[in-house]
Amino acid sequence: MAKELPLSVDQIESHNAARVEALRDEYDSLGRALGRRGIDIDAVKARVAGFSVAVPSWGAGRGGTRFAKFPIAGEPTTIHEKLADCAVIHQLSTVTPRVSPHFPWDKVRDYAALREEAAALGLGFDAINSNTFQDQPGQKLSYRDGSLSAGDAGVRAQAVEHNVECIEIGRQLGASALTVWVGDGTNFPGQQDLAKSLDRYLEAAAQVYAALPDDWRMLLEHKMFEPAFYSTVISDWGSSILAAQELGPKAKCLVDLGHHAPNVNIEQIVARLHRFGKLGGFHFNDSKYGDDDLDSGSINPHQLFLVFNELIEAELNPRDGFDPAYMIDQSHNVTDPIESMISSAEAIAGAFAKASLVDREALAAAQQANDTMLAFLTLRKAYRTDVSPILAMARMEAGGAIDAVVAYRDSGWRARKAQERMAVGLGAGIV
Ligand SMILES: [Mn+2]
Repeated sequence: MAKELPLSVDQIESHNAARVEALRDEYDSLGRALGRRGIDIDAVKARVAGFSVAVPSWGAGRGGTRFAKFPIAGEPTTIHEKLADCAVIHQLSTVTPRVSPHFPWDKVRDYAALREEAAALGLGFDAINSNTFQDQPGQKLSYRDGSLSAGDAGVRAQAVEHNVECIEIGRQLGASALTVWVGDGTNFPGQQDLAKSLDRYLEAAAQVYAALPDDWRMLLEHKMFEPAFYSTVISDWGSSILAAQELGPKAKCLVDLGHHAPNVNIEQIVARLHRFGKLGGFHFNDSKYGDDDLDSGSINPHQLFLVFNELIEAELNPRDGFDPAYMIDQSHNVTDPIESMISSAEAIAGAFAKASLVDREALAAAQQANDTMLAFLTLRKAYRTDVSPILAMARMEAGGAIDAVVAYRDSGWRARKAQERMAVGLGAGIV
């Protein structure tokens, strides 16, 4: 199929031509420094070139605060426009070849045509996200009091039916995972029976599980609070792994970085889930307090590195297989979403690259010898390395831009879209 990439290849090439000499100089210098540590920079670059993270279709639109949404001109309103923006992100960053769609927001009549449209833009589809946390126009029953865990059997059946429909749509799009996050929970002690609501969830989730094709995975996403603020049905990794174990081998846990209590040791959760073969996926974002909205690596890049350190340990020691679905999941309230996702994808790939530099033998030896400081410094050495020349070189060689945000701004994409696209309504907040 002929590719119809959104940005001018000539423009990207001239952007790179003006920067390549400086990049080569920095890359060669880093290559010499890494060589003295016994690391082949080209091998690291090849690993980075093989790394990818999906972007969420909804992330292409401007997010809102809890109270309001302030759209920008040229924002996408349809899945077709969102795909075009995601294609811009991938063309420049070269690490985001898949889009994770969300239903019913991204519903269309012809999914085979949508799959072709994405392929022409150089994109495939990642995990399908169902939505039973809000009501849709014309929906028969309300999710106000819960969805898969609702007390009302009719509501539960409706939520199951929606998830099964998402699987069917996903088959047509070439996806192989369903991410299930429910907003079910309570705001008052006594509002619901904490044990029975989990029973109802498990029974309904088993019906969704039964509809999974053989090669599919069901990713259970836990979240400690919001929209419910007293209890959440799948509140933490403990509830998540218990549910996944009860559902069966195709059910895995998805860790969203922002869905834990402040200061929780998320890298240890990663190690635990992997130990029991239940690490299925990751949603990347960052947070300062209790949110799941800020850009990946913008607040706590060290945590992102430590998470990737565990992910690489997991990759090197696969137990029940290791093939996690990586996705960005954040809300862009004050930036152009394309710029945020380009910058976040680079932060995520950078954390992966740094974690790839860890001297695993030295680390294991220091751990065995109980040499705490040496073990710590082994991690620190990798973390301190500026890997940006490796990322930029991998990007350029894959047809992307050396400085992707600058190239995006120079392309005039958003201004052009502001002329072509329908204006977004003011609308409510969140997402
Ligand atoms: Mn998430």
